[in-house]
Amino acid sequence: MQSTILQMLREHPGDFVSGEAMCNTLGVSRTAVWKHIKDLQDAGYQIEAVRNKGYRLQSSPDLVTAAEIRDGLSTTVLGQTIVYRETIDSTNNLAQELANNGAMEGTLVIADEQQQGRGRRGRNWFSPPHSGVWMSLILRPQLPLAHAAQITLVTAIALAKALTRLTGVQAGIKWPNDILFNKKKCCGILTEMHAEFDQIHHLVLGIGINVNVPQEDFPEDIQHIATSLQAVKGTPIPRAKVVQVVLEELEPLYRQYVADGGFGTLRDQWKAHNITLGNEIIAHTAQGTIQGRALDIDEFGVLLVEQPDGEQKKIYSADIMF
Ligand code: BT5
Repeated sequence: MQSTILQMLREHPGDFVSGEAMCNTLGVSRTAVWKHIKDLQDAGYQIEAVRNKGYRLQSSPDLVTAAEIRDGLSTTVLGQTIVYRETIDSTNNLAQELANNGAMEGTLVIADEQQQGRGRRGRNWFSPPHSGVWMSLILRPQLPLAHAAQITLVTAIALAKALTRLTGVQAGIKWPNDILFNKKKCCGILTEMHAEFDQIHHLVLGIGINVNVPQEDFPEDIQHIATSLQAVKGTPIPRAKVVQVVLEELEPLYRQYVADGGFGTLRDQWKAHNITLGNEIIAHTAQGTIQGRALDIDEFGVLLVEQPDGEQKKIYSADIMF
Protein backbone atom coordinates (compact mmCIF):
# COMPACT_ATOMS: atom_id res chain seq x y z
CA MET A 1 0.00 0.00 0.00
CA GLN A 2 2.87 2.33 0.85
CA SER A 3 4.36 1.75 -2.57
CA THR A 4 1.05 2.75 -4.21
CA ILE A 5 0.97 5.97 -2.18
CA LEU A 6 4.56 6.67 -3.14
CA GLN A 7 3.77 5.99 -6.78
CA MET A 8 0.80 8.38 -6.70
CA LEU A 9 2.95 11.12 -5.16
CA ARG A 10 5.67 10.55 -7.76
CA GLU A 11 3.21 10.70 -10.62
CA HIS A 12 2.54 14.32 -9.59
CA PRO A 13 5.97 15.84 -9.04
CA GLY A 14 5.69 19.20 -7.28
CA ASP A 15 1.90 18.86 -6.98
CA PHE A 16 -0.44 17.90 -4.18
CA VAL A 17 -2.37 14.63 -4.31
CA SER A 18 -5.60 14.83 -2.33
CA GLY A 19 -6.22 12.52 0.59
CA GLU A 20 -9.56 11.69 -0.97
CA ALA A 21 -7.97 10.51 -4.22
CA MET A 22 -5.70 8.22 -2.19
CA CYS A 23 -8.62 6.86 -0.19
CA ASN A 24 -10.53 6.10 -3.38
CA THR A 25 -7.61 4.42 -5.14
CA LEU A 26 -6.64 2.33 -2.14
CA GLY A 27 -10.14 1.73 -0.79
CA VAL A 28 -9.16 2.69 2.75
CA SER A 29 -10.05 5.46 5.25
CA ARG A 30 -8.36 8.85 5.58
CA THR A 31 -6.91 7.75 8.89
CA ALA A 32 -5.31 4.73 7.21
CA VAL A 33 -3.80 6.95 4.49
CA TRP A 34 -2.45 9.33 7.13
CA LYS A 35 -0.86 6.42 8.98
CA HIS A 36 0.97 5.29 5.83
CA ILE A 37 2.13 8.86 5.14
CA LYS A 38 3.46 8.99 8.68
CA ASP A 39 5.34 5.69 8.17
CA LEU A 40 6.87 7.05 4.97
CA GLN A 41 7.94 10.23 6.79
CA ASP A 42 9.49 8.09 9.53
CA ALA A 43 11.42 6.22 6.84
CA GLY A 44 12.92 9.53 5.67
CA TYR A 45 10.54 10.71 2.92
CA GLN A 46 9.81 14.41 3.19
CA ILE A 47 6.10 14.75 2.54
CA GLU A 48 4.29 18.02 3.00
CA ALA A 49 0.72 17.73 4.31
CA VAL A 50 -1.63 20.70 3.80
CA ARG A 51 -5.28 20.76 4.86
CA ASN A 52 -7.69 20.85 1.88
CA LYS A 53 -4.84 20.24 -0.56
CA GLY A 54 -3.42 16.86 0.37
CA TYR A 55 0.11 15.54 0.24
CA ARG A 56 3.20 16.55 -1.75
CA LEU A 57 6.48 14.62 -2.01
CA GLN A 58 9.44 16.92 -1.43
CA SER A 59 12.34 14.49 -1.32
CA SER A 60 13.10 10.78 -1.05
CA PRO A 61 15.84 9.13 1.02
CA ASP A 62 18.37 6.80 -0.61
CA LEU A 63 16.68 3.48 0.18
CA VAL A 64 16.76 0.04 -1.41
CA THR A 65 13.30 -0.96 -0.26
CA ALA A 66 10.98 -2.92 -2.55
CA ALA A 67 8.92 0.24 -3.24
CA GLU A 68 11.98 2.23 -4.36
CA ILE A 69 13.30 -0.55 -6.62
CA ARG A 70 9.92 -1.34 -8.16
CA ASP A 71 9.27 2.29 -9.11
CA GLY A 72 10.48 2.49 -12.71
CA LEU A 73 11.89 -1.04 -13.00
CA SER A 74 11.40 -2.31 -16.55
CA THR A 75 12.37 -6.01 -16.26
CA THR A 76 9.88 -8.83 -16.67
CA VAL A 77 11.54 -11.61 -14.65
CA LEU A 78 14.37 -10.29 -12.49
CA GLY A 79 13.15 -8.46 -9.39
CA GLN A 80 9.44 -9.17 -9.91
CA THR A 81 9.44 -10.39 -6.31
CA ILE A 82 11.55 -8.35 -3.90
CA VAL A 83 12.41 -9.27 -0.31
CA TYR A 84 13.98 -6.39 1.62
CA ARG A 85 15.67 -6.44 5.05
CA GLU A 86 17.21 -3.52 6.87
CA THR A 87 19.85 -5.77 8.41
CA ILE A 88 20.72 -9.35 7.58
CA ASP A 89 23.61 -11.79 8.04
CA SER A 90 24.01 -12.41 4.29
CA THR A 91 21.47 -11.96 1.48
CA ASN A 92 22.82 -15.19 -0.02
CA ASN A 93 21.67 -17.10 3.11
CA LEU A 94 18.10 -15.84 2.96
CA ALA A 95 18.00 -16.37 -0.82
CA GLN A 96 19.12 -20.01 -0.33
CA GLU A 97 16.40 -20.52 2.24
CA LEU A 98 13.71 -18.97 0.03
CA ALA A 99 14.91 -20.94 -3.00
CA ASN A 100 14.70 -24.20 -1.02
CA ASN A 101 11.11 -23.26 -0.19
CA GLY A 102 10.18 -22.77 -3.84
CA ALA A 103 10.75 -19.02 -4.41
CA MET A 104 10.22 -17.97 -8.01
CA GLU A 105 12.97 -17.46 -10.57
CA GLY A 106 14.09 -13.84 -10.47
CA THR A 107 13.30 -13.29 -6.77
CA LEU A 108 15.53 -10.55 -5.42
CA VAL A 109 16.76 -10.46 -1.82
CA ILE A 110 18.32 -7.14 -0.81
CA ALA A 111 19.50 -5.59 2.44
CA ASP A 112 20.61 -2.16 3.56
CA GLU A 113 23.38 -3.76 5.62
CA GLN A 114 24.97 -7.21 5.92
CA GLN A 115 26.58 -8.27 9.15
CA GLN A 116 28.23 -11.37 7.74
CA GLY A 117 28.58 -10.53 4.07
CA ARG A 118 30.88 -13.05 2.45
CA GLY A 119 33.13 -13.43 -0.53
CA ARG A 120 34.50 -16.64 -2.03
CA ARG A 121 36.27 -19.26 0.10
CA GLY A 122 34.80 -17.90 3.33
CA ARG A 123 36.32 -14.43 2.98
CA ASN A 124 34.55 -11.37 4.36
CA TRP A 125 32.65 -8.87 2.25
CA PHE A 126 32.46 -5.41 3.86
CA SER A 127 28.77 -4.37 3.69
CA PRO A 128 28.08 -1.20 5.73
CA PRO A 129 24.58 0.39 6.03
CA HIS A 130 23.09 3.15 3.83
CA SER A 131 25.79 3.09 1.17
CA GLY A 132 25.93 -0.13 -0.85
CA VAL A 133 23.93 -2.59 -2.89
CA TRP A 134 24.07 -6.01 -1.26
CA MET A 135 21.73 -8.32 -3.11
CA SER A 136 21.07 -11.88 -4.24
CA LEU A 137 19.00 -13.22 -7.13
CA ILE A 138 17.40 -16.64 -7.24
CA LEU A 139 17.78 -18.19 -10.69
CA ARG A 140 16.57 -21.52 -12.01
CA PRO A 141 18.24 -22.02 -15.40
CA GLN A 142 17.44 -25.31 -17.12
CA LEU A 143 21.08 -26.13 -17.81
CA PRO A 144 23.51 -28.94 -17.11
CA LEU A 145 25.57 -28.51 -13.99
CA ALA A 146 28.76 -27.94 -15.98
CA HIS A 147 27.42 -24.58 -17.17
CA ALA A 148 26.48 -23.19 -13.74
CA ALA A 149 29.73 -21.38 -13.00
CA GLN A 150 29.46 -19.46 -16.29
CA ILE A 151 26.65 -17.35 -14.81
CA THR A 152 29.37 -15.45 -12.95
CA LEU A 153 30.90 -14.37 -16.27
CA VAL A 154 27.50 -13.49 -17.75
CA THR A 155 26.79 -11.37 -14.67
CA ALA A 156 30.17 -9.68 -14.94
CA ILE A 157 29.29 -8.47 -18.45
CA ALA A 158 25.99 -7.04 -17.18
CA LEU A 159 27.72 -5.33 -14.27
CA ALA A 160 30.47 -3.84 -16.41
CA LYS A 161 27.83 -2.41 -18.76
CA ALA A 162 25.62 -1.16 -15.93
CA LEU A 163 28.39 0.46 -13.90
CA THR A 164 29.86 2.11 -17.00
CA ARG A 165 26.42 3.52 -17.83
CA LEU A 166 25.89 4.77 -14.29
CA THR A 167 29.25 6.48 -13.87
CA GLY A 168 30.19 7.45 -17.41
CA VAL A 169 33.58 5.81 -16.76
CA GLN A 170 34.68 2.50 -18.30
CA ALA A 171 34.42 -0.41 -15.83
CA GLY A 172 36.58 -3.49 -16.43
CA ILE A 173 36.08 -7.20 -15.70
CA LYS A 174 38.81 -8.99 -13.82
CA TRP A 175 38.31 -12.74 -14.30
CA PRO A 176 36.34 -14.33 -12.82
CA ASN A 177 34.21 -12.22 -10.46
CA ASP A 178 35.50 -8.68 -9.96
CA ILE A 179 34.52 -5.37 -11.53
CA LEU A 180 37.21 -2.73 -11.28
CA PHE A 181 37.69 0.96 -11.95
CA ASN A 182 41.31 2.04 -12.33
CA LYS A 183 42.46 -1.30 -10.89
CA LYS A 184 40.31 -0.87 -7.76
CA LYS A 185 37.45 -3.18 -6.88
CA CYS A 186 33.98 -1.72 -6.58
CA CYS A 187 31.96 -4.86 -7.09
CA GLY A 188 32.19 -8.61 -6.49
CA ILE A 189 30.06 -11.60 -7.45
CA LEU A 190 29.46 -14.72 -5.37
CA THR A 191 27.60 -17.55 -7.12
CA GLU A 192 26.35 -20.44 -5.01
CA MET A 193 24.37 -23.37 -6.35
CA HIS A 194 22.20 -26.25 -5.46
CA ALA A 195 22.11 -29.13 -7.92
CA GLU A 196 20.44 -32.51 -8.20
CA PHE A 197 21.94 -35.21 -10.39
CA ASP A 198 23.30 -33.31 -13.38
CA GLN A 199 20.72 -30.49 -13.35
CA ILE A 200 20.92 -27.13 -11.64
CA HIS A 201 18.16 -26.91 -9.02
CA HIS A 202 18.78 -23.26 -8.34
CA LEU A 203 21.54 -20.68 -8.34
CA VAL A 204 21.95 -17.87 -5.86
CA LEU A 205 23.72 -15.00 -7.51
CA GLY A 206 25.16 -12.65 -4.90
CA ILE A 207 26.24 -9.17 -6.01
CA GLY A 208 27.94 -6.57 -3.83
CA ILE A 209 28.46 -3.02 -5.14
CA ASN A 210 30.09 -0.15 -3.26
CA VAL A 211 27.79 2.66 -4.37
CA ASN A 212 28.26 5.61 -2.02
CA VAL A 213 30.65 4.10 0.54
CA PRO A 214 32.97 6.93 1.71
CA GLN A 215 36.58 5.98 0.94
CA GLU A 216 37.68 6.55 4.53
CA ASP A 217 35.09 4.03 5.75
CA PHE A 218 36.74 1.04 4.05
CA PRO A 219 38.66 -1.07 6.57
CA GLU A 220 42.44 -0.71 6.60
CA ASP A 221 43.11 -3.99 4.76
CA ILE A 222 41.05 -3.04 1.69
CA GLN A 223 41.50 0.76 1.78
CA HIS A 224 43.99 0.69 -1.13
CA ILE A 225 42.18 -1.92 -3.25
CA ALA A 226 38.53 -0.80 -2.93
CA THR A 227 36.58 2.03 -4.55
CA SER A 228 32.96 3.12 -4.93
CA LEU A 229 30.76 4.39 -7.75
CA GLN A 230 30.53 7.74 -5.96
CA ALA A 231 34.32 8.12 -5.93
CA VAL A 232 34.47 7.27 -9.64
CA LYS A 233 31.62 9.53 -10.72
CA GLY A 234 32.23 12.35 -8.27
CA THR A 235 28.61 12.49 -7.09
CA PRO A 236 26.38 10.08 -5.14
CA ILE A 237 24.11 7.74 -7.12
CA PRO A 238 20.70 6.58 -5.80
CA ARG A 239 21.12 2.93 -4.87
CA ALA A 240 17.70 1.85 -6.17
CA LYS A 241 18.71 3.21 -9.57
CA VAL A 242 21.86 1.07 -9.47
CA VAL A 243 19.76 -2.03 -8.76
CA GLN A 244 17.38 -1.21 -11.62
CA VAL A 245 20.14 -0.67 -14.17
CA VAL A 246 21.94 -3.87 -13.12
CA LEU A 247 18.75 -5.95 -13.41
CA GLU A 248 17.91 -4.36 -16.77
CA GLU A 249 21.36 -5.15 -18.17
CA LEU A 250 21.39 -8.67 -16.75
CA GLU A 251 17.97 -9.83 -17.90
CA PRO A 252 18.63 -10.05 -21.68
CA LEU A 253 22.09 -11.57 -21.15
CA TYR A 254 20.68 -14.16 -18.75
CA ARG A 255 17.94 -14.99 -21.25
CA GLN A 256 20.54 -15.50 -23.98
CA TYR A 257 22.72 -17.66 -21.71
CA VAL A 258 19.76 -19.95 -20.98
CA ALA A 259 18.49 -20.02 -24.60
CA ASP A 260 21.93 -20.77 -26.06
CA GLY A 261 22.79 -23.33 -23.40
CA GLY A 262 25.82 -21.54 -21.98
CA PHE A 263 28.23 -18.62 -22.11
CA GLY A 264 29.73 -19.30 -25.58
CA THR A 265 27.75 -16.74 -27.60
CA LEU A 266 28.45 -14.04 -24.99
CA ARG A 267 32.20 -14.57 -25.00
CA ASP A 268 32.95 -11.67 -27.36
CA GLN A 269 31.00 -9.27 -25.16
CA TRP A 270 32.95 -10.49 -22.15
CA LYS A 271 36.20 -9.89 -24.01
CA ALA A 272 35.12 -6.37 -24.95
CA HIS A 273 34.78 -5.45 -21.27
CA ASN A 274 37.67 -7.48 -19.84
CA ILE A 275 40.93 -6.08 -18.47
CA THR A 276 42.47 -9.49 -17.74
CA LEU A 277 43.64 -10.86 -21.08
CA GLY A 278 47.07 -9.86 -22.30
CA ASN A 279 48.44 -9.31 -18.79
CA GLU A 280 51.19 -11.18 -16.99
CA ILE A 281 49.30 -12.73 -14.10
CA ILE A 282 49.80 -14.77 -10.97
CA ALA A 283 46.92 -17.16 -10.35
CA HIS A 284 46.40 -18.74 -6.95
CA THR A 285 44.41 -21.93 -7.48
CA ALA A 286 43.44 -24.69 -5.07
CA GLN A 287 46.20 -26.80 -6.71
CA GLY A 288 48.94 -24.18 -6.46
CA THR A 289 50.25 -21.02 -8.09
CA ILE A 290 50.51 -20.50 -11.83
CA GLN A 291 52.36 -17.61 -13.42
CA GLY A 292 52.18 -16.51 -17.04
CA ARG A 293 50.36 -14.49 -19.66
CA ALA A 294 46.55 -14.56 -19.72
CA LEU A 295 45.89 -15.54 -23.34
CA ASP A 296 42.17 -16.11 -23.71
CA ILE A 297 39.01 -17.60 -22.25
CA ASP A 298 37.22 -20.48 -23.94
CA GLU A 299 33.48 -20.89 -24.54
CA PHE A 300 33.09 -22.31 -21.02
CA GLY A 301 34.75 -19.30 -19.41
CA VAL A 302 37.95 -21.20 -18.60
CA LEU A 303 41.06 -19.00 -18.53
CA LEU A 304 43.99 -19.99 -20.72
CA VAL A 305 47.45 -19.02 -19.44
CA GLU A 306 50.77 -19.31 -21.27
CA GLN A 307 53.63 -20.08 -18.93
CA PRO A 308 57.17 -18.75 -19.56
CA ASP A 309 58.24 -22.16 -21.02
CA GLY A 310 55.45 -21.90 -23.60
CA GLU A 311 53.24 -24.49 -21.97
CA GLN A 312 49.55 -23.53 -21.83
CA LYS A 313 47.45 -24.17 -18.74
CA LYS A 314 43.69 -24.06 -18.25
CA ILE A 315 42.49 -22.34 -15.09
CA TYR A 316 39.00 -23.14 -13.87
CA SER A 317 38.93 -21.13 -10.64
CA ALA A 318 41.48 -18.87 -8.98
CA ASP A 319 42.33 -15.56 -7.41
CA ILE A 320 44.43 -13.69 -9.89
CA MET A 321 46.82 -10.78 -9.54
CA PHE A 322 48.34 -8.60 -12.22
C1 BT5 B 1 33.75 -11.49 -3.88
O1 BT5 B 1 34.53 -12.42 -3.25
O2 BT5 B 1 34.17 -10.53 -4.48
C2 BT5 B 1 32.26 -11.75 -3.77
C3 BT5 B 1 31.53 -10.64 -3.07
C4 BT5 B 1 30.05 -10.90 -3.05
C5 BT5 B 1 29.31 -10.00 -2.10
C6 BT5 B 1 27.83 -10.17 -2.20
S1 BT5 B 1 26.96 -8.96 -1.30
C7 BT5 B 1 25.48 -9.79 -1.50
C8 BT5 B 1 25.79 -11.27 -1.37
N1 BT5 B 1 25.71 -11.70 0.00
C9 BT5 B 1 26.91 -12.08 0.48
O3 BT5 B 1 27.14 -12.48 1.64
N2 BT5 B 1 27.84 -11.95 -0.50
C10 BT5 B 1 27.25 -11.49 -1.73
P1 BT5 B 1 36.13 -12.52 -3.36
O4 BT5 B 1 36.55 -12.54 -4.78
O5 BT5 B 1 36.47 -13.68 -2.51
O6 BT5 B 1 36.64 -11.18 -2.73
C11 BT5 B 1 36.65 -10.97 -1.35
C12 BT5 B 1 37.77 -9.98 -1.05
O7 BT5 B 1 37.40 -8.68 -1.53
C13 BT5 B 1 38.03 -9.80 0.44
O8 BT5 B 1 38.94 -10.75 0.91
C14 BT5 B 1 38.60 -8.37 0.49
O9 BT5 B 1 39.97 -8.36 0.16
C15 BT5 B 1 37.85 -7.67 -0.64
N3 BT5 B 1 36.68 -6.93 -0.15
C16 BT5 B 1 35.87 -7.19 0.91
N4 BT5 B 1 34.85 -6.31 0.97
C17 BT5 B 1 35.01 -5.46 -0.07
C18 BT5 B 1 34.29 -4.33 -0.54
N5 BT5 B 1 33.17 -3.89 0.04
N6 BT5 B 1 34.78 -3.70 -1.64
C19 BT5 B 1 35.89 -4.11 -2.27
N7 BT5 B 1 36.62 -5.17 -1.87
C20 BT5 B 1 36.19 -5.84 -0.78
